[in-house]
Amino acid sequence: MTQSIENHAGLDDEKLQEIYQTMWTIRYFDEKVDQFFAKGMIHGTTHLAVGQEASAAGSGAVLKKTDWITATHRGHGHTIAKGTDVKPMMAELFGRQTGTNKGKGGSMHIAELANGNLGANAIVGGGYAIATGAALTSKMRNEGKVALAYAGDGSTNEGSFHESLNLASIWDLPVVFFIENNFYGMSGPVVEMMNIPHISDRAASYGIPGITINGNDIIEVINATYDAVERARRGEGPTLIEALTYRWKGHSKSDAKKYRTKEEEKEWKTNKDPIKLARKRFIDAGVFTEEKADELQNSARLSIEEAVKFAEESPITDISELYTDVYSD
Ligand SMILES: Cc1ncc(C[n+]2csc(CCOP(=O)(O)OP(=O)(O)O)c2C)c(N)n1
Repeated sequence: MTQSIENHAGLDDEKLQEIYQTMWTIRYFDEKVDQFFAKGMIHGTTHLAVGQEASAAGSGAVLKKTDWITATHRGHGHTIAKGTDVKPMMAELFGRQTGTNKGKGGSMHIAELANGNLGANAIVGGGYAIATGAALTSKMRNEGKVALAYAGDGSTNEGSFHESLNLASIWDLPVVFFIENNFYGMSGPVVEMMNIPHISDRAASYGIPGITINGNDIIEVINATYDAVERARRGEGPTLIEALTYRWKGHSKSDAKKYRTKEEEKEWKTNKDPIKLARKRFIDAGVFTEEKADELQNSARLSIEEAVKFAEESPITDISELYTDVYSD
């Protein structure tokens, strides 16, 4: 197929259709998890990325399978976009033997090394140093791999953010720091947590490029991530991307969202829904028709239904396996 929309990565229509489907897969996955949680079918806690689909799907699409990512506590979308099958992901949340981590990790510890996913992280800001280390390994071994660390706005106030950016900068490491600024930490608005207008302003302190983008615009995400990844691959060092987005749900399972207004939520859901925007953008550009868009959405929905069936039919991980796979030789 030909390329009918301008993107720096030169992705063809087929790939753009796949990205659109991925956005729906992320949304359906997290909505399903939300329902199961409410019913008490999934234990532990979970952080949903409904509303943040473009930043995950767009950035994941320009990475190679061999590149590395670190995901956040809100990491289902990053993991899906990096190519992990939703069946073992769902099974993981159900505590099943067939889960990505044999059901022992749960929502915040999904990892898949074979697919370049170094894992989600329950420690806010924990992924920065891991991705920086992976980038250092890639550089020392001359592997040509890029590491991309996903993180939230709140995590940029952690020491690990500053130490990682500094080391990555002085060593010109092939790493991209991708911040999803959804305007809130747990319940604290970002404006009360830092005294500068943009998180990307922090890049200047480390002598690296920093850019703020509309994280709900799929093409903007693709372009910015591609530029940063290519710069890293050329050996020119790290980039800080700040993608402005919004989480539709509460922070985690019990959050009455008293720190924000219904009007604000409505505005993001009606006028800034990343999937709605992508659909219009792609149809206008002739990437797909209305019918094809529905077809892609439906395929995503079916894949989640199949994932749920797979998870429910998989054996529960036995308690006797509690201590296996915990340490690496
Ligand atoms: C080091 C550390 N401090 C605090 C927490 C508790 N905690 C979990 S998520 C969170 C908010 C993180 O906000 P942000 O980085 O903006 O990500 P978002 O939840 O908005 O995606 C906090 C404080 C933690 N898990 N780890």
